[in-house]
Amino acid sequence: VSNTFAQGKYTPSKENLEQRQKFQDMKFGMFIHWGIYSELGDGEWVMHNRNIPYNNYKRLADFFNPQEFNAKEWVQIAKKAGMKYITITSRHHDGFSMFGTKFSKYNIVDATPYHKDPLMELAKECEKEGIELHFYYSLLDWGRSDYAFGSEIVDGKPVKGDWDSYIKFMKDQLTELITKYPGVKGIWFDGDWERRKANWHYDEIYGLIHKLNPAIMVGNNHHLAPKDGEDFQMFEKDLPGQNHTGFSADATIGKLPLETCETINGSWGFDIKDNNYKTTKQIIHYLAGAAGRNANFLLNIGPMPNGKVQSEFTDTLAAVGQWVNKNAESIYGTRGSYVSPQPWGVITAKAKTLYAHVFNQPDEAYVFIPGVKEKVSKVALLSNGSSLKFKQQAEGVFIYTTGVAWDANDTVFKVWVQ
Ligand code: JFZ
Repeated sequence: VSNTFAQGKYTPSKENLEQRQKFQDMKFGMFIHWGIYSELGDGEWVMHNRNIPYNNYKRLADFFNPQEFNAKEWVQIAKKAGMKYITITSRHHDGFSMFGTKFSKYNIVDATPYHKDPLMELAKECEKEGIELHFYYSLLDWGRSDYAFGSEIVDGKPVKGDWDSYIKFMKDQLTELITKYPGVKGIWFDGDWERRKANWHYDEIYGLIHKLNPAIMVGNNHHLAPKDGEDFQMFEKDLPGQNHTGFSADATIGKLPLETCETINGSWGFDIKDNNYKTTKQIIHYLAGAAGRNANFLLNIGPMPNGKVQSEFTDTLAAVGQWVNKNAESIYGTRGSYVSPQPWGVITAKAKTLYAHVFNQPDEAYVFIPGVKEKVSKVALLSNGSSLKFKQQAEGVFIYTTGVAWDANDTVFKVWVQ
């Protein structure tokens, strides 16, 4: 295999380092899982879970015709929620390309009656509206013969299939995604975990991406510590440092920008029987909880096969947006504070400011922030700017909260430090 793009130890470019800051400033993104699987309303793993043979599954393309898809609507839903970027599935494990590609006929433009490229529409609309676009891209492919799903791996390659051909295919498609679609700022890989022993040629793939556009943020949902060439570290269904899912057992938190993703109900792809909707409050706690742990929050929705987003999602997102708008300065542009998460909530930080996010009204008439090192000059309720009494001791700061207009979702106290 030619190794023209191999870089050895990756040194991020100036553009990339700037992009990392911008990425961290954005804090809140919309994850979108949408594909021909959406038609069956049983999640994006339906082909695998229901043992549908690839050749039968492929028929879903014959009648995938999302006439109601409107990029403007999606971007407005995201904006209204306070989201600053969108990460959308360009190709999931079923191998179906949701974009126009020269390198596989199994794509939305050539294989469906829709004949249009929704990702191009979305890219253009995002650019117009100042929303950043990232592409999810599956490494794992259940259908392609060169990938040979299920094959044994020997010497870093599947015994069956044609690994070199598959790696080349991915490079070709990634080149399309990065060069044809305006404003793409991130590639979100997934599926590494299906073939732990394979040589994925990340040096070449990541090198190619950074060569085509040095700013692009590369991330990979491999649930391991970051690998050379990656620009951010992601956590699936867990905040950094938590491990409820078991996915993050050996994912130590590295030095890269962090992102954590979670579903708005219980599913990634549209699931018609999933009513397990998270509340506005839960989502706000996830967003603030991520920010307090120095991470972005990427909240997933699975649009319906017609291209619409169900009202249960849009209603919650709009309500989340109302809180985010009011409390914007405690989220955007912040970093996690050196004061670690507290039983009552988290602390986000800017240069001369701490923001204490208090998730539930305490029984006591105060909130205590331990370990504040700088001298505090002022404390106010963020929502209306009214000053609050406080007392600073060596152990920390007491904020006196009698009479405070508590926010049922998350009450933010702004703390000025010197
Ligand atoms: C992966 C995908 O399989 C899933 O469909 C979705 O796209 C999500 C965001 O990412 O989820 C995973 C990843 C890893 C494991 C299971 C599900 N794993 O290691 O068992």
